Amino acid sequence: MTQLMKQCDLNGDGVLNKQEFDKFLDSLQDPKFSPKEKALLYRTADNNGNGQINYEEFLEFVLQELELDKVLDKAGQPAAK
Ligand SMILES: [Ca+2]
Ligand SMILES: [Ca+2]
Repeated sequence: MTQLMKQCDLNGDGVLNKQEFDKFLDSLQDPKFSPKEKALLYRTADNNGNGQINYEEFLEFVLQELELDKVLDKAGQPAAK
């Protein structure tokens, strides 16, 4: 999961901004989420509302909102069992 976060954190500052989070969402499914859906998911993931997704928020979002196995498959990692 840390690996997945690092893959998504394109500029390496340890948090995901909207742009990075959008790219992550785009990698999850085809057809892609609409901009409206992505904005909603970003707000959902940003628990403390500071406009960035930190590791804890990212982890919680992935675990709660998405199917973990699917995410990990897409990231080319074996699903954590
Ligand atoms: Ca970043
Ligand atoms: Ca946040």
